[in-house]
Amino acid sequence: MNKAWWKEAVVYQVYWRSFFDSNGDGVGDLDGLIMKLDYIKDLGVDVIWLNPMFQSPDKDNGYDISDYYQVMEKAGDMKVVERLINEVHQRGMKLIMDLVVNHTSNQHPWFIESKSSKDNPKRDWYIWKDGVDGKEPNNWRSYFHPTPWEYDQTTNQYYFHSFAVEQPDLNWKNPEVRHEIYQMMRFWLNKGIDGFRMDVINLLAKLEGFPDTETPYNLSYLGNNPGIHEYLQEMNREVLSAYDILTVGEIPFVTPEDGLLYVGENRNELNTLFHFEVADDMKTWDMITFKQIQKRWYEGLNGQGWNSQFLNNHDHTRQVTRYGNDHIYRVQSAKLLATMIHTLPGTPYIYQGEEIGMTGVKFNHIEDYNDIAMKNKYLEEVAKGKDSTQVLKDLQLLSRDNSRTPMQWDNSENAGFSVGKPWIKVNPNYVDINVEADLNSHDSIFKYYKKLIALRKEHDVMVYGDYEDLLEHDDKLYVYSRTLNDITWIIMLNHSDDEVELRLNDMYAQKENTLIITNYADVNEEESLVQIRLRPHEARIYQI
Ligand code: TEU
Repeated sequence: MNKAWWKEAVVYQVYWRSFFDSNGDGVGDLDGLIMKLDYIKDLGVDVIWLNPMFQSPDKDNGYDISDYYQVMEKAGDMKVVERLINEVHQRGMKLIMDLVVNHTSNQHPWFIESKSSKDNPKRDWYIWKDGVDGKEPNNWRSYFHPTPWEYDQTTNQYYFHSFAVEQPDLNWKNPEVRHEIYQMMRFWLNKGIDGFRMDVINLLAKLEGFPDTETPYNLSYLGNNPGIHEYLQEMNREVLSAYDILTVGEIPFVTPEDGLLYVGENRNELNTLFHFEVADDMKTWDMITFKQIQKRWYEGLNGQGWNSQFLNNHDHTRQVTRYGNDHIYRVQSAKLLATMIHTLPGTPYIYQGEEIGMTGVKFNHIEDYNDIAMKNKYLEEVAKGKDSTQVLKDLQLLSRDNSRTPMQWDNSENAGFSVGKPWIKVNPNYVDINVEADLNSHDSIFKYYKKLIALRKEHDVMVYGDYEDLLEHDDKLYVYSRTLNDITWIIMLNHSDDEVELRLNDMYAQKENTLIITNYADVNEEESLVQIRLRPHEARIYQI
């Protein structure tokens, strides 16, 4: 396996509007991020991924961009971005930004022109179609609406939007569009950023002819269509190949076989990807499914392409709430999940607040939610006549706002996030769960992350080791090995609320086993590895 800095790196995701507010307007900002860079640096991470901070009407929290060359006022301005890049680099870290080029805002001048008339030179920069029998051109759905087609009176045609009405999809077939985007990418790379997280990058190519589908609810027809690899190879040739950067594609609906087409080392497309098999197939924790997903992806990419590991981000409920135990065993569970993500094959991602075990929220009123996906879904279901209290309840667990509440810094008002009124409510548990409390605790989650990240720097086996699942059929214990040359690590995770006995075969009984890290304080280091009792949510790594 070829070595690369981005394989060895740990990435920390900053959702800046909820990170730290420097000017008291209730919204986090880039100056606030700069003020907290030493905190991030202390964790030991290598790369920061910054969610979109470009000019935007902010209908989808920055994923609807109206000017790729300007900075959203809420976030700061170009000078602050330049300072941010510089301050990150001074601390020996790198910065990657979101690249959102499947769609723009409907307020982008390109779309305003495109919409103005059928013969406008930019008409073809977006996707316009005639209706069929006075209705939408086909029966597809969009992520956020019952249809991806929005009727526009000016020209009596519909435009296509994979997400919100305010996010029209660009027409990547048009070479002028591609040229403009590549130029914009060079602009940011030349400013000194170190790569891109590419928003729904596999959606760029649309299915030829937009045919009706028999399964409108399965949105997979939106992605991985013919033409996508030509676009990405062109992007690589025109832009990416000239820089030593990290590119990570957000790629829903992808199998390992198709994944290799995006990240295969001989493909000249992207470095790595996020797939969504865990998020899409596991509403809550499901050990057997998780093991199968890990195995398939390991075997599919092994030696040929690189994966990423994450369990949450700004779209997905905080991991300790969704996949762990956020009440009795919150601390152990948060550390167990971290142990797992940092020892599975691929580059690990940490989503802000995860390192202190922040949890999801349940707001009692729909008005307290901000997420456009959740609000639209709520309205859609209520319009069908469903009981609104029940609809709210059903949507709570997966609401994207679960992970968007402000970072909990201390137990002062608004969790120390802002002196103003936060744009979204703070999780009331900030009084107990916050950075200050965690750092002062004998059982600090932050310090455990720090140790894990430091281990990755010292031990190549964590990055490049072969992976083997030693207990494929157990639904509580996850036990696997990573092996590099003559070094083998055994990772033991008891992902359950019970004490469970683990029996491994005799080859693990040697005396020289070294305990590398554990999330329980009182482990008997002399214990034989052949027969171990693992306590609830206990995690251990041994070198044998
Ligand atoms: O998210 C796209 C998206 O919704 C999926 O990747 C989803 O997470 C996956 O299919 C699993 O179900 C990106 C951004 O992260 C999100 O915040 C934006 O709203 C969206 O694109 C539109 O730009």
